[in-house]
Amino acid sequence: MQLERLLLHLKLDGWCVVEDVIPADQIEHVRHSVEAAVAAHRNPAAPPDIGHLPGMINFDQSFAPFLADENLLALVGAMLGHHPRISFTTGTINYPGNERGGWHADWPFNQNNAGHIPAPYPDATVHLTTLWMLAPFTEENGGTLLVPGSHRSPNNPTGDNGVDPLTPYPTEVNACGPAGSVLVLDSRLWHATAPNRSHQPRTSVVVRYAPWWLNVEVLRPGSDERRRLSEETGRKENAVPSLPASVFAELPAPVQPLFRHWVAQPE
Ligand SMILES: O=C(O)CCC(=O)C(=O)O
Repeated sequence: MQLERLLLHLKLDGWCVVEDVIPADQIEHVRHSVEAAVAAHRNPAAPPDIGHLPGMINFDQSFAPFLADENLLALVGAMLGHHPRISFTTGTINYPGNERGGWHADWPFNQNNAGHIPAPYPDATVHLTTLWMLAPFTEENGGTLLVPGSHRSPNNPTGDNGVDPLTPYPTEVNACGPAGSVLVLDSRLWHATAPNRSHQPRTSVVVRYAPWWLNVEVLRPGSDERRRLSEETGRKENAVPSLPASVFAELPAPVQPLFRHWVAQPE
C-alpha cells in the first residue's frame, strides 16, 4: 500500500519522498563521514558554497548498506524494471548562503550535456535521481526546488523551452523531509538548488539509478563513448570514475549488483 501511494505520487507528480531509509541511529555517522570525504576530495570547480564530490562511493562507503533498501529498490524496480544500476553517487553539500541554482532536468535529459536525449524526448521514465537527506530538508535550508508534473513535458529549461532557468516558477515547491529520507525524482523533473538560509550545511548524497539497457558509458572517463561525444566535440559532460575492484569487493552483497557494471578493469 505504501509502495502504491509512493508510485502514484512519483508517476503523477514526478517526485516522492521515501522516509526512514537510513535508521535514525546511523544518520549522524553517515553525515559526518560524507562531510569529511567531501571536505577532503571536493571538486575544486564547484561553486565555493556547494560541496560537490562525484564518485562518492569510491571515497566513502558509509551509506552503501542502505542503497539496497527494500522499499527503495521496490520503487526503483517498479519504474525501471529488473536489474537496475546505479549511474552516479555524488556528495552534495549546500553550505549556508549558497545561491539559488538554475532550473534543469538531470542527465540524460539536460540538453547542455554531451550525452543527452534530444528534446522533444518521449514521455517515458528512463532514469531516476534520488537525494539522500543526511540533514532534514526544509524550506529554510533549501529543500530541493521542484516543479511538480514538469516531468511530462518533452523539454526543460536547459533546452531553450521558453522558461528562464533563473526565474522562480509560479508552481514551484521545496521538497522537504526528515533526515534519513530519500527524495526520488523522475530525472526529467525540472528542479533547482535552493538557497540555504539556515546556519547548518544541507548535506546529501545524490544517487541516480538507470535501467540495465541505458548506455551510461559517456560518463566513464577513458571510454570511447566519452571520447566521441565529449572530448572530440568539446561538449561538457559529467564524469563518474570507475569503482576500484577493492572497493567493490567490500560492498554488501545485495549492493554489488547495482555497481558491477562500473568496476574498473585491470590495466
Ligand atoms: O542539491 C539540490 O537540492 C539539487 C541538486 C541538483 O539539482 C542535482 O544534483 O541535479
